[in-house]
Amino acid sequence: MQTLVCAYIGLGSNLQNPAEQIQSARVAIAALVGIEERGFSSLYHSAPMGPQDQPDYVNAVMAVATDLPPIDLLRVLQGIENHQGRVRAERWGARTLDLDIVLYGDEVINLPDLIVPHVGLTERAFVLYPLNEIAPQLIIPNRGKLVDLLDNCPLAGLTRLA
Ligand code: ROI
Repeated sequence: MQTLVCAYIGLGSNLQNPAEQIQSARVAIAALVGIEERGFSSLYHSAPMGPQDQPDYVNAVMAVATDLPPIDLLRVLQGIENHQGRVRAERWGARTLDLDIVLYGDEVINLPDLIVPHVGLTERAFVLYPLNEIAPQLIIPNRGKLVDLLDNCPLAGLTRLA
């Protein structure tokens, strides 16, 4: 690998054994060419944000070092989502696996298919708290210090799984 960027990936699942979906995704991501795992948070249990008529989620955040450009990273992550049975039906509906590029180094990206930092980041306890576990010093482009974002983001029932 040449120039490596540290990226953070949010993982979420609320169907078909969510904890196993997250673990399988971790293994699949770490096995990708051009990606090295650098950290992985605990698994967290969270109530659904959005439509409430769906199961609770398991969430986690993974740190990787990568030489893949952001759009290539997005495509390989979408490949893993599809491989794990992701069906794109209702917006904000239940899913076997959701992989979001939360941060890509300190880059701000505004492409039709990819916005980084992730749009909902500051409201999402299920992203901010796991992120804080593995990267407490982070400063998020256009949003400021992670610690300050946490102060303004209620836990909303988020719990760490044993
Ligand atoms: N809610 C929770 N708790 N966790 C998620 O990962 C998640 N992902 C989503 C929506 C549907 C917005 N709600 C979520 O995409």
